[in-house]
Amino acid sequence: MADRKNQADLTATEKRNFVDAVLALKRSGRYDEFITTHNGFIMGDTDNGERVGHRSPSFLPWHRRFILQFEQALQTVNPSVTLPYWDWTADRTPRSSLWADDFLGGNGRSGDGRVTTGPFATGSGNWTMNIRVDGRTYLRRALGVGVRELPTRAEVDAVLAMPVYDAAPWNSASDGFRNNLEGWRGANLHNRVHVWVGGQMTTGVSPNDPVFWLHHCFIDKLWADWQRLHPTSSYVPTTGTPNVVDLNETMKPWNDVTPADMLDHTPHYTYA
Ligand code: CU1
Ligand code: CU1
Repeated sequence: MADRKNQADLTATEKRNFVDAVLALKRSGRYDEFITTHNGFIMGDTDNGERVGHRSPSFLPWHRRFILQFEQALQTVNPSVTLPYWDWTADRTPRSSLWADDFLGGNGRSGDGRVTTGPFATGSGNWTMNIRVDGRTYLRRALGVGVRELPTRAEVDAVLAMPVYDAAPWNSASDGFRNNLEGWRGANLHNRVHVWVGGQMTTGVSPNDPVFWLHHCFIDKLWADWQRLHPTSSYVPTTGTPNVVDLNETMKPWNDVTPADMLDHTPHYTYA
């Protein structure tokens, strides 16, 4: 059973194994395929008006499937690797070990935001932006610039206490757990972290920054925590909702998995 750990608890060897597996997927081209998939599902999400990956109830099951497939790809390189999660309520400054040279590398430099340290710096020669939204081919960050503060534990706990998963109109105006966690409403949790990191993380090609996976792993953990706190609540809507993925409808681009299929993560991994 794969155990997903807090990144702050990883050993030096675990960090190296994770980074090496990410770099191997980049070399093979598989990493960029994940970026393409995410970018295709960032806004309206599909050609027929259905919202799948974001601004909709399926935000959580879509990303649970998406990052699970990435974890499985990492494991084809090294079976011991699991996705770490970044608890940004605890590791909330650019001085966190998350941003050290032996893991994700540091902040972008002033001026152009280019990341110049760590394994994903342009100078490493291993990390070129092939799937991009502008001409810049280097990883960029501006930690704490777009927004000064990461969400707090108190803000997270207030959202975890919400008993209803989601509500009509099932979009970025909805009340409920999903939309407050996604960040279109309330304290702004998930979206704010993308903005705090800056650079590619604020765009549809956000998986260009490997911190994307650690951020979404924590979002996934918070969903699992919410599920445990509210055992009688579950995914809604269940049926008959236009332009929204109901409980037993399949999600694009896979078309072989429903939100119902993703509710129980424990066959795939656990959280330490
Ligand atoms: Cu996303
Ligand atoms: Cu995200």
